[in-house]
Amino acid sequence: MNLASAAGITLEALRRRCAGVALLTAAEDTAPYLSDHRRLYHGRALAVALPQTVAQLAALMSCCHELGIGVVPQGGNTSYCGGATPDESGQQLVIGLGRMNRVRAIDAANFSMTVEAGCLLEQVQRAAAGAGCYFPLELGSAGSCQIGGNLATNAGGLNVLRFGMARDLTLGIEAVLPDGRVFQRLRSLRKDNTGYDLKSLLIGSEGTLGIITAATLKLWPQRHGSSTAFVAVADVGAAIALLALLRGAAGERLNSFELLPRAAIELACRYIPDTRAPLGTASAWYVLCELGSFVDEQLDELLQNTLAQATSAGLVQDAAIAASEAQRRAFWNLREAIPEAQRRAGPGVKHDISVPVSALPAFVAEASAWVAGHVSEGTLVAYGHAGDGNLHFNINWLGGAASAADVAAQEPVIRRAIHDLVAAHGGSISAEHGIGRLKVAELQRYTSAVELDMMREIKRALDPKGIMNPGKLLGS
Ligand code: FAD
Ligand code: 2HG
Ligand code: ZN
Repeated sequence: MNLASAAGITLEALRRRCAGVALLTAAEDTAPYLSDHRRLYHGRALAVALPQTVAQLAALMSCCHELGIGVVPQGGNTSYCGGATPDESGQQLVIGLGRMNRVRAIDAANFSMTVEAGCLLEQVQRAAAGAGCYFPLELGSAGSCQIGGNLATNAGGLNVLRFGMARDLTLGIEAVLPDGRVFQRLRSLRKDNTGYDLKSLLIGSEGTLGIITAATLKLWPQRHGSSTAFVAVADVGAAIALLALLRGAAGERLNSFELLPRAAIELACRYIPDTRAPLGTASAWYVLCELGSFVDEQLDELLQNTLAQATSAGLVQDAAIAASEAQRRAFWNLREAIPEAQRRAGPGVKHDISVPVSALPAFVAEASAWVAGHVSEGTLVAYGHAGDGNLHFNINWLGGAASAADVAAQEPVIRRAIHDLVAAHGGSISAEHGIGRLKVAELQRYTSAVELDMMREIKRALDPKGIMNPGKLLGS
């Protein structure tokens, strides 16, 4: 039997056994699901399935398990490592979660909410605000990524310093396992020491262990106020000293601490309309930091005093505190515009790395020197969540300095050098974006044999037929 008729028989079986699940097969319908948002990965698929209920998804998975069909869960398709794109075989089933998008419950007194995986992050934030609460996960992609995808990648973002990663924000998970069984652990408990923490295993598993269908999330009271500053600093060492000063003075109120090089500001201002540099002072590095509080406090005064102290200590060259919500928004828009500006500016290589915060200055110095010595046409645009020790150590080839193919040819050597330096500083080669397809070999290289064994054993135990997102994370 040829592949086309085998696929036809498989699809017929899925249609018969999974009533109610929309199955897209027409090229114009499936196209948006077959490549990633950066158009770096392209695949083919047997079909795209769009279940609407947990029961439908469970029936679908049970059928896929029986027939040995590889499945690729897909949320908002905003991730960076190709994890949501099927392979080239045309034999895998993409399962889109977008139709499972109900807010199931909000318990304001318990500061928790239960939402389905297909809710957009922005929808979750709005629903929390509507109940007088605050959900602190914040990413530039909030309007298009889904909470299921956020949990599957254990997303980080702009508020990790104060509130933690997606895993830290989660009380309970519901998921369909590879054989169609439903893992139901939507408890909204802060304390629950009953055996292995299975929800934490599913969070960050990038669709390789099961499909997350719902989550119970932690909420906070609505924030009372914030104070946001854009600060010019001489170098990374000064930024890290400023971080320590701010943590000492503001404690838990320090929500965000982003490090931005001048190159990133220039790219954003050049490629993204309505963005402009907040400070006249030209500096090599800038910090965007924000204090937030749940009670009525003089945050501007606290930030101003701390920045004055930092200026006296020679750490700060210039600073502006947002005088209005519009100005605050403008600071953040500038920051959030950087990934899109990089995309428009030309081909690039991305590294989503973390090192201990104390090691950032040395890492940046060494890695920048390597780039300067080995990547002659590339412009370093290293920015990100310095308060968490996480930088997007990206390099762009601007204004036609190299073709995408030339950059792709150089990428393995560059990546190896940067990641070896990360490892030498005790860091991680994936701080927040995950492994997907992009970093399968990197995970093997920088992870101990014992850890890899444990991961493979967990994978085999939960997915013995290897149908969950084949080829991703642990590879084949
Ligand atoms: P997808 O891209 O659809 O999928 C990601 C992975 O999760 C895939 O492996 C997929 O198979 C799996 N998956 C998706 N849904 C499910 C599910 N329900 N069950 C099981 N597996 C599933 N990321 C950060 O961490 N921090 C940032 O600051 C940040 N900023 C960004 C800014 C921009 C402008 C963009 C475009 C992206 C940014 N990202 C950031 C990356 C991305 O938005 C996150 O990784 C996000 O969590 C992915 O969610 P998604 O719904 O798009 O998932
Ligand atoms: C961010 O922090 C995202 O803006 C994207 O994680 C980073 O594009 C990148 O490299
Ligand atoms: Zn980031």
